[in-house]
Amino acid sequence: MKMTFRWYGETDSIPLNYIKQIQGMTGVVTAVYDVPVGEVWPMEKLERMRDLVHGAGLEMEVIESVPVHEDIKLGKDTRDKYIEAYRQNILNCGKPTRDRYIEAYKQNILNCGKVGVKCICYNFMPVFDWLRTDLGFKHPDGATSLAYCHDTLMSLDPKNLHLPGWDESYSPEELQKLLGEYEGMTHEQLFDNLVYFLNAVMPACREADVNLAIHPDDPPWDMFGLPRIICCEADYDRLFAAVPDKHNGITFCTGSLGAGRFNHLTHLVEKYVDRIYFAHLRQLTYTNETDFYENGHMTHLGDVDIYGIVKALTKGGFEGYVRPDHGRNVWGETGKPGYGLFDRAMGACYLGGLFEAAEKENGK
Ligand code: DNO
Repeated sequence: MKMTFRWYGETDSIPLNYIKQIQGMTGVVTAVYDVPVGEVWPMEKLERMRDLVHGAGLEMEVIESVPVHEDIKLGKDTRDKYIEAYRQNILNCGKPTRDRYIEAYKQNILNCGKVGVKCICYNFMPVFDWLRTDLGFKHPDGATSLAYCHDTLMSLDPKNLHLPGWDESYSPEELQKLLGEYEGMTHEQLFDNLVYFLNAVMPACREADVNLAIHPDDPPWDMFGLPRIICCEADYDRLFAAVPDKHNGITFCTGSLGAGRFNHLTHLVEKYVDRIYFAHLRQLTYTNETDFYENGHMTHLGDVDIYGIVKALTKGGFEGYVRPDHGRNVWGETGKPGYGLFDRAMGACYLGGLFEAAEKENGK
């Protein structure tokens, strides 16, 4: 297991050296944030980021995320162009190919193709990524966290959505157009488009030795009539039956899957541990059948059996990356809700302790 920490690049208020000071931290999980979805990330940007991260004594082996263009999810004619850019991003992030070495040598480019990414996280949710209705849910001790209320969300107009935490990358007109394009799309069609995408990018994953790790839908049910297809055990069964390549894997997000009361998380770990390349470990406390607030990472603070999940991962021989997901905001810290320094650092230490104990119990 390698403990990592999400870092939002040079504009993140948390400096890399603070991340390095967290006990047991091996690397950051990051992305290029200023290139539009569907384009190739310039090599210089990737290399600059890698140099900064390595300069701080950390690794950069996980990218979260290379986002998937909506035309790919929609299965439009234009998708192949965006898939080609995605393939190129995989190759640029991963191991260098012989051709790229030769090209770099000819052009006298140093460091070309040594970015060294091993895992790329992505999701296949139409239009909206994760959804929350409150970024400042107040705990009795003064901490705040993210929360979700289904009725509140459903009372909003998806065409004019201004959700806390959601980056407003679409104008209301664009959103309306996009939602229109999805009208009538079935789960099967969306799934076929995922399979088409995966089959097209798997060769690049093999060549670059990069694992793709799909993030589950958050929360794991359809939203505003839009299909969601990575929500539960049956969805994973179908995914791996369709694309058995080992580079097709999972980001196991306990918060996203755990919001679905129908998911048995330790069972999912036991079943898919060979496919789990990245784990987002986060705690939820349920308030009714659909709603929840996020909490500190410790097992007794919520309804997700973090201890059981760590034990199952360890027993299954998990050797992937872990990051403490969404913490609370504590000690007066302001900043990106869910992504402050303090509580995620405490979470990393708690999780590191659980892994240490579980690994020792397993004779490691
Ligand atoms: C939220 C994150 C998600 C995740 C993407 C992966 O905090 O877990 O935004 O990064 O869904 O593509």
